[in-house]
Amino acid sequence: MKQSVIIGFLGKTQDRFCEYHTSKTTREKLQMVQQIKGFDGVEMVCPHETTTPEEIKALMKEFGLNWAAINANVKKDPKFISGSLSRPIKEIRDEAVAIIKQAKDFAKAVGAPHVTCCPLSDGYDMLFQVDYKMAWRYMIETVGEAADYLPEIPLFLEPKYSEVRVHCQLDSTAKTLLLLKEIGNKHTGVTLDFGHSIMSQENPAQMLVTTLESGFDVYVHTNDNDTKADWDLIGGSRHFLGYVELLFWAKEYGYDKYFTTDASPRIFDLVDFFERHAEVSLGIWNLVNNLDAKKYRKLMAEENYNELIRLVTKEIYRV
Ligand SMILES: [Mn+2]
Repeated sequence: MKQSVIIGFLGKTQDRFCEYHTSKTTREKLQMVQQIKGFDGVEMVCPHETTTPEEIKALMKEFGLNWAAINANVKKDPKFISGSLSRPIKEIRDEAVAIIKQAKDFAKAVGAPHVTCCPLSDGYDMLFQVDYKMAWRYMIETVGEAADYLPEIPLFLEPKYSEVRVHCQLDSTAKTLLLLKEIGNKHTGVTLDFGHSIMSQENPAQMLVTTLESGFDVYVHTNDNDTKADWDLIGGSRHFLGYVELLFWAKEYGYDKYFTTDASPRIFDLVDFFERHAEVSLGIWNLVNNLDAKKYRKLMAEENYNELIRLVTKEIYRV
């Protein structure tokens, strides 16, 4: 199991009320990844954490780290706070597409496998705010253009039900799949964030399977929450069996990308928090690898629900 981290969470984070931890340079964040037992991969935000490809490549080499993904941020800049890829203003949409293209150029230059983008500011807060017809058409157009550029660096889109908009444009894995089907570019995929998926009342394992069976790729972000908000907790801390099931099916499909931690330490010590996340994730991965998947799938085919729950109790919960 390859585990990585979105390095933004190693610096200062904030919510509406508090600030947590302290600001760090990209170098300091990478140095910290090296100290966390269980991580050797990095997801880095472009353009906010990147400098020149040469500089970043040298840092990655210095700390012996590998690339999970480059994250194209199309929400942070003040001009994007009310949306980017689906906005009615063409110049804003063009600038958002340019950032994704820039992230793809950067990924290619440093040897990162793909770009992921979570367009959180696209959507609406009140009803009668957005022209749904035009917003959807713009989304197809802008994501389509970004996907077409440098196809050797695939583009992954990350859905989320809400935050920062009350209702995000890509509010579920299903909506994202629909967008990718409309665009019809095979060099695309879904960034399946465990916490986002359960916030959308989905089952992450089922959405991993559905996306792959629809012919699109999947990249996994790991964390947990209470399904009401995106709390970015340690994996398995609230939805243990759902995490086990996601890793079960990821293994069935031969998932070989990084499992990237999209979790926020907040009140926890930074290194301890990520080590506990890495530890439970690896523990579940090892557990899943010791399960007889053929036996489970045979029982599913036979609709033997009683034996399945008995196995879950005995082999997964171990009680
Ligand atoms: Mn995520």
